[in-house]
Amino acid sequence: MAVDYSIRDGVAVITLNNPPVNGLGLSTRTGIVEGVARAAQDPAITAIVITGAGKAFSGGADITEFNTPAALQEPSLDTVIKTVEQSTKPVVVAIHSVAMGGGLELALSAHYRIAAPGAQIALPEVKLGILPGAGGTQRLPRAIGLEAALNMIVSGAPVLSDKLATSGLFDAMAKSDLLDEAIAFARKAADKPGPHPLVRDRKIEHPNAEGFLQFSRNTVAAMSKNYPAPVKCVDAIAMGVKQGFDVGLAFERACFVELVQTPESHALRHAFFGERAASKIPDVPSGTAVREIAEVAVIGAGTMGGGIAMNFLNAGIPVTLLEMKQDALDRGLATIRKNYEVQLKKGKLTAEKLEARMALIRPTLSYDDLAKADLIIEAVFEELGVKEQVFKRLDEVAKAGAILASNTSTLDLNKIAAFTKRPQDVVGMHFFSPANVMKLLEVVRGKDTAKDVLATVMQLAKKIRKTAVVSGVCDGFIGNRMIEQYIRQALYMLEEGALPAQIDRAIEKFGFAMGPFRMSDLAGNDIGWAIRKRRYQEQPDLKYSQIADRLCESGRFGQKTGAGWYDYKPGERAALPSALVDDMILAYSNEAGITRRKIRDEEIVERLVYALVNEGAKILAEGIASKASDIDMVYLTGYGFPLWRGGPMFYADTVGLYNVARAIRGYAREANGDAWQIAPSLAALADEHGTFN
Ligand code: 3H9
Repeated sequence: MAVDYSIRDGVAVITLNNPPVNGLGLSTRTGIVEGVARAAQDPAITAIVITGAGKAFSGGADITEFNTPAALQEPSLDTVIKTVEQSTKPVVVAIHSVAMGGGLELALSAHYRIAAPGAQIALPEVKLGILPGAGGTQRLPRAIGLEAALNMIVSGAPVLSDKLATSGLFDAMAKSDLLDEAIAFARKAADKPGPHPLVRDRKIEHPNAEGFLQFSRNTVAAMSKNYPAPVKCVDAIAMGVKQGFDVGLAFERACFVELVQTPESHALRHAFFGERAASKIPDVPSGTAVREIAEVAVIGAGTMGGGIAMNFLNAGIPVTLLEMKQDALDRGLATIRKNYEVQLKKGKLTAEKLEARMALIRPTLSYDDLAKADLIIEAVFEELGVKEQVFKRLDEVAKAGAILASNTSTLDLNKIAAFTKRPQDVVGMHFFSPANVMKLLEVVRGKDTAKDVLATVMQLAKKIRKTAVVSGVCDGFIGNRMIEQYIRQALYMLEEGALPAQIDRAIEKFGFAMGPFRMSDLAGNDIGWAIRKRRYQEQPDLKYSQIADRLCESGRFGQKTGAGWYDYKPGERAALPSALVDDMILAYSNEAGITRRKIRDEEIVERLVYALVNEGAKILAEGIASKASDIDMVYLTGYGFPLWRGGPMFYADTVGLYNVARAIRGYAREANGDAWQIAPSLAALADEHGTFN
């Protein structure tokens, strides 16, 4: 049983004990109902306290149970809640650390609530594509007021218990020992005549509830186009306001049942577990001892190095910043300060914090100053010869046990590690630009990288709030290796008949934050050009449309040169379709003897997304990624893949691998078909009706 029952001073103490977060799975629910019944039958018991063991009161319903028979098995959470509400002996819920989702809903059904300071209180269901399904949309507005409750439910964001101290949610805040105080509170409550108060009986007071709800609905609908849950949250609250508690509750339940089946909810739950799964490396045990990282050094104060440094400064970790020349160092420091000043202006940072962060930087021009660093990350020019110089020098100056990391996005980490006499300490930390903003961190595991180095970097990533995904060594690692196939398809479609704006529009409609051509213009078309030039040398058989080379030959590198696939007005970022580029594309097709055809948007989306999926399947089969959800996390957090579609591999599972494979085989028979060699693992999974995830 995932619940403990004990008696103290005539009070029954029901302790949820279902690690890690006291999820309200079947055995926890059963334990609560049995505990309340046992207390009811025992004449020596005057009151009940429900509390949680370990690191949470409760993280809510057990998400792993959703869409399984256990989720539907009685006692349901609804039954638990009714049992608590109907108890004639007063029930006090004692909250510490976390009360979320069903956990908070359980608390709201009790007669009284007492909270420890610092607890995170939330109804985060909306982040999983559902709505609170055990009365949250009805009871929270009655507890803390309509507006505050609507904000919490629609955002799903946690609020500290301290901030809710006078909101009407809690009857008391614990001063020292939560359980002692809850028991004392319960004993006093038992002395009062019943019935004891219930949140459901409270009234919702608001001067203009109807107007507020209509306004909220419009705003929420506009802000959550691809997500059905937020509007349903507003509708369920509105139903309770207009038609009363019981009608609202029934409506909420119906919405929950509907939402939990939606592809969006499946995708969001996949992302929730995918993020946590990414931090686990199959052959690195969770208890692996980590190295202490108290000081970091970053080599290179350019855009990348500066952005990387900011991550550590934000986490309070001192950073030694190395540059070769004073003016480059000064420029780097000025950029970091400027970035912080933007946050200051937006009210996201105080002046004191800004200065405190700047004070953590130790600028230097000398490698000797890196001797004390526990972790050194290089962000120098992407050229093996340059990396060789840096790593040989690091091998001389870094202390024993220091982790030596490269921010390379394409080079062979094993070669880089071999420049040192300590390849076990070398790892890739591939940040994405802007490095202080982007969530993704690809952690590249070399053939000799030590397990404790990996464990340390994964733990550190959490501290600097990155989603870290481990990649093996290959050209481009997980993310860029896949995007190359996507770009290849985009370029082929240009010569076959599409134009940049059509391709971008189609994939942006699918949900990508930015299409391939707007993205290239932003990143700089010269970057891809340099990679292709290298490819032409290293893999002369790899066929590529030369259309992008022609663009680069004309100096159109993107936003930074005021022209790329699109035209740009000086100082503006809006991408304007370019007649000149369109003519260039038509001329290219003509010269290549290609009869241009109309390409449907559906084909554009399929070819771009399936190119990712096919390469993803190869990456998985080669063990470069250890699980499909890792690939999804890379694309969700680093490449603007729509979250509500769950990532490329999850999306492919939703479409059905049989259909994906059939489409790929079809494209393989058409123009530029040799770019489509179906991944054998994808073909095999399609045959056996399997899935990646
Ligand atoms: C709900 O309640 C529906 C109801 O309204 C209606 C029902 C009818 N279930 O995040 P962490 C696991 S929906 C199952 O690393 P932290 C998690 O997977 C629910 N498992 O820890 C991980 O497992 P592993 C609404 C859960 O300390 C481990 O716990 N509630 C659940 O950084 C540690 O997680 C939510 O949406 C769960 N509910 O943060 C809350 N929660 O070790 C979602 C966590 O195997 N949870 N796990 O990888 C969170 O926000 C955070 O996990 C929490 C702890 C703040 C609780």
